[in-house]
Amino acid sequence: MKQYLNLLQDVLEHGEVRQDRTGTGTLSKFGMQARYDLRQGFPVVTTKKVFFKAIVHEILWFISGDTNIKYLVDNGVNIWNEWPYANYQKSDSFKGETLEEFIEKIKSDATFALRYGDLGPVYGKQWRNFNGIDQFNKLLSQLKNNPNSRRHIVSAWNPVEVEDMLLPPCHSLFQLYVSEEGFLDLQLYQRSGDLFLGIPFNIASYALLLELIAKECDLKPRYFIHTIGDAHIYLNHVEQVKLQLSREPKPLSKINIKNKSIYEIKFEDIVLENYQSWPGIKGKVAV
Ligand code: DHF
Ligand code: TMP
Repeated sequence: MKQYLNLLQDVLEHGEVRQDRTGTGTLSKFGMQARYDLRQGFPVVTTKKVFFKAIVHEILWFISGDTNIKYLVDNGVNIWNEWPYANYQKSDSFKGETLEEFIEKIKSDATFALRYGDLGPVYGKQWRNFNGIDQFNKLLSQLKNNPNSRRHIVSAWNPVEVEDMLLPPCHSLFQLYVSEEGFLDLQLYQRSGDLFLGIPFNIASYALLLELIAKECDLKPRYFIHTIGDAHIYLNHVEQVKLQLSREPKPLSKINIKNKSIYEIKFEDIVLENYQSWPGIKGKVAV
């Protein structure tokens, strides 16, 4: 995972100090790219422990078209909690509950979850129903029937609905490419990337998506190309980033996915093998 460390190093050394929406402040560079060759191993960052379970649940949640955090919290995944909570705090029903109490209510009260657990028309909605179009299913059938197409695109960025999302899509658009020798490549355009917290998730997540789509289409996964617009390190993550840069990366892991239709794959069917990493590093998420 030298590529990831190179991004960290580059932004740490050459990023400009820049104010941002959350008021935290960042070091930032615009327009960066990294390329991961999945034939050399599965790219989960090794210089800190990454919570891979969350990544698997999240990608299955996207594919299923779901946008409510209930599925995630019921499965112990808490990466999306802050945004519905912030939204709830602004509502008339808010009675001073803590984030933990809010999540407890999402778990135990289905009506409450329906009302306050939704992120709006985010990824899952746009992938499966973009103004009526199931982009994801179209993508799969085009990859199978028209591999040479240059239009294998799925966009989560829907200008008509962006205002209704609690957080406008960060990973905004991806494109696939089928090579003559039957390799499958995926390029992601991510408009905004939190290099310490979000990006390790995004890399593993889209690498997993590439593996899943390749399996479904009987192709061999090859390059994940990650293009990032505003690539930033929050100022309160600088020490964590320096610690990571002081660590030697470990050998990459392998991914093992059961042979099943992509819509039938369950959490247990996806296994990360030989994941070796340095200990986890905590950092505050900017809301
Ligand atoms: N906002 C910001 N400012 N940064 C993000 O990375 C981000 N990511 C979002 C939504 N909004 C965001 C969705 N993805 C975490 C990781 C990914 C993610 C959201 C949050 C996170 O907090 N990770 C921690 C804890 C993981 C855990 O163990 O639950 C980590 O240490 O990786
Ligand atoms: P923004 O909407 O102002 O760009 O803020 C979103 C923040 O969340 C920004 O720091 C990028 C980060 N982020 C990721 O890095 N990856 C993700 O998958 C998501 C959802 C957000």
